[in-house]
Amino acid sequence: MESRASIDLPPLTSKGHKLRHDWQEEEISELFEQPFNDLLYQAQSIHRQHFDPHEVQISSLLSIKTGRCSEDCGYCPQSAHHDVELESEPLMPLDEVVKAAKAAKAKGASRFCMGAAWRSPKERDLQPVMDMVKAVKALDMDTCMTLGMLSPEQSQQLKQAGLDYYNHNLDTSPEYYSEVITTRTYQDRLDTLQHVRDADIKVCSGGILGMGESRRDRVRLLQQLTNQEKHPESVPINLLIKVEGTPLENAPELDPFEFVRSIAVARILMPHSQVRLSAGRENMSDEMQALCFLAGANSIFYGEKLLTTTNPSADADRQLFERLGIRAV
Ligand code: SAM
Ligand code: DTB
Ligand code: SF4
Repeated sequence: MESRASIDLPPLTSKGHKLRHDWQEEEISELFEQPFNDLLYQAQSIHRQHFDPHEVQISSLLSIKTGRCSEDCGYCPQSAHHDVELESEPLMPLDEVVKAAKAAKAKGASRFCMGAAWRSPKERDLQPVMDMVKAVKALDMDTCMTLGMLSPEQSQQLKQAGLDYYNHNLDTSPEYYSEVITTRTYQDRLDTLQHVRDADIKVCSGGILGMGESRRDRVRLLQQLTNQEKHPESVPINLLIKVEGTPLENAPELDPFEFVRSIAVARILMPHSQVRLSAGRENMSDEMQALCFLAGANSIFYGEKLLTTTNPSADADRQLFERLGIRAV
């Protein structure tokens, strides 16, 4: 790795400068290969052109339907294909969802994300989830759902209910994908993202790192995300939570600096997007999380639980934010 005495300032991407959707693999690899400090400097400079560097958006998650999923995603504790100790739960009644959303709001969350362990919602599921969107919106919170694959019609229905964001991750590179999931294709995922876009719902799409993928796979994942016709408004970057009983329970450890580099590259490629430091924070030191914020992460999942696994306590996060001079928004 060559070190440079002085580095070029990053190109301006704010008004008057076009956002790029034509990144080549080699260009993204070159971003990754820079000396760490140059990469972080570049990412933080771009971050400051578009965001208040002291603000981090916080979202809370709720699993509205848990476990017994027909898909075989190798990382996921909710897949019926894996032997994981997990209580499955049918679709949650509306009043429980509202109660959870109120509690999240009282703790300061601005966005409420509801996730279901489905390949895709069935016809009978649509009305109850639309009612959930309406009820959470009535609390004056941003709504997000992640329900698996959506048809164009389902996307339109959710839009009509008032859904703000739809989360659907690409998860990894097109090349590594079939090592992790066999029950649906990469193209299925891209199609759902297109249906969500066409329905004018904001797109939340990212991936998982630390699944044994190579640097090239991380480059290719980020390339897929940034070269969509519009950048996803929200880009969750998860660090694999290795759940016992899943095929990836023994995945090799990812170098924490490689994770931070990936956040920085995501920030450079998608300057206006919220980059979310998502699952896996319990296995990160405070220092690593601080580096992720320096690299341009500006959103987290907040609250003790993700979908089925644990997350740092709200207290621990409040303390971390205080130590770093970060405001939750
Ligand atoms: N069933 C829907 C789907 O897959 O689209 C929505 C829920 S699914 C659990 C949402 C996302 O959670 C997955 O796409 C994956 O990125 C993430 N995820 C699941 N298990 C994870 C794990 N063990 N570690 C990190 N991220 C995980
Ligand atoms: C995302 O990218 N990460 C969240 C959210 N979108 C839905 C889910 C993380 C799940 C971690 C494993 C679990 O708790 O089951
Ligand atoms: Fe099912 Fe989603 Fe888990 Fe895959 S990630 S097994 S689709 S809940």
